[in-house]
Amino acid sequence: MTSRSSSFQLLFLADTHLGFDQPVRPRVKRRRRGPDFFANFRRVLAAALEQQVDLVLHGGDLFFRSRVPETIVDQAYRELLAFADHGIPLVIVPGNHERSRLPTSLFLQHPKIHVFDAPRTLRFGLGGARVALAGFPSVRRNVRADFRQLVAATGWSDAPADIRLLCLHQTIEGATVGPTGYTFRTGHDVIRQRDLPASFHTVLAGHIHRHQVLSLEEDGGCLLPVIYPGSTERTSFAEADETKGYCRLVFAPSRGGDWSLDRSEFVPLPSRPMVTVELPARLAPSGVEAFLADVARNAPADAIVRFTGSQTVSPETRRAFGSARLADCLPSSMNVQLGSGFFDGRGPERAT
Ligand SMILES: [Mn+2]
Repeated sequence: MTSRSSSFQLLFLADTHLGFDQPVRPRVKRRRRGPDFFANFRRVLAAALEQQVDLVLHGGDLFFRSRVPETIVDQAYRELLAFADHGIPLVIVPGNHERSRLPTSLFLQHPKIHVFDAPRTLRFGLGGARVALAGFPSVRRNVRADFRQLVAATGWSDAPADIRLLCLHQTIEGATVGPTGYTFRTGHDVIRQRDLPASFHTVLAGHIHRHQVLSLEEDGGCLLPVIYPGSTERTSFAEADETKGYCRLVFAPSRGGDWSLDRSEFVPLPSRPMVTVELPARLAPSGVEAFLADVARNAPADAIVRFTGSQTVSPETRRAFGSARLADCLPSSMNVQLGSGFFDGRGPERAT
């Protein structure tokens, strides 16, 4: 049996996309999804404190885009700072939505907060192990060609370590996304599996929003798991059927003293149902209220509703979906997403 003193426990989350659907001065008053995103972010940090894990890793896309309103940045950093004050190290990989760098803030000077702002290796003594986390900020061009060089530039091999983790915000060959399970294979932004160095115990990656574990078998039979915790909330309807959450990893030493990944579990987080409703082609403007009343009756009260088929209904009918009409006919606990293509009939509606 492994005692608490000789195990290394890590919580791994990614793609929190804070600031999503959270306008500072909304033009239309309706329920926003922004608070859901913050709530799940808080749930992970609360779990880390409750379980007294040794380290928390955020795999990137802390924020939903590179230019985030100051109030959102402040709110996020306040939460991170309050967490870091408890003494648990927090490591962040800047993601592509941050344009590979996080908004500058004094908060990030906290001694327990570490950001991979350049290729580097962070070393910790935690849980009785020498832990080395190597990583670099999200690379948006030609990561496939430059990957080996980027890993070398982290300096991971400069010092001995019991546990080596490679921390990325990238697409790795074999990762799958979307309702049809599209699998990434080739492309200048896809890292080849055979380029992943077997000297690491695990690759911990953000960027792919579906939770998945890729088991990579090297020629010699070595297994190097790649873990994507996935996003902590659904950022688009392509993720409608995905369970969201984060990962908890426990590393432990063998009798011989070699450390390995002992357990890894996916911990689900709550997320509201996403419902797609197709507009009947013959829907008349006068029928929109009854149609919406039907949606209000049949969809879960807290659903995020998307209407498809807007291209086939008349412009008059589309215009009958004004925000006042939606607010009148649907419970305020629901969200409705009308993409930019809705009113001009370009459809299909996009969520992000
Ligand atoms: Mn993302």
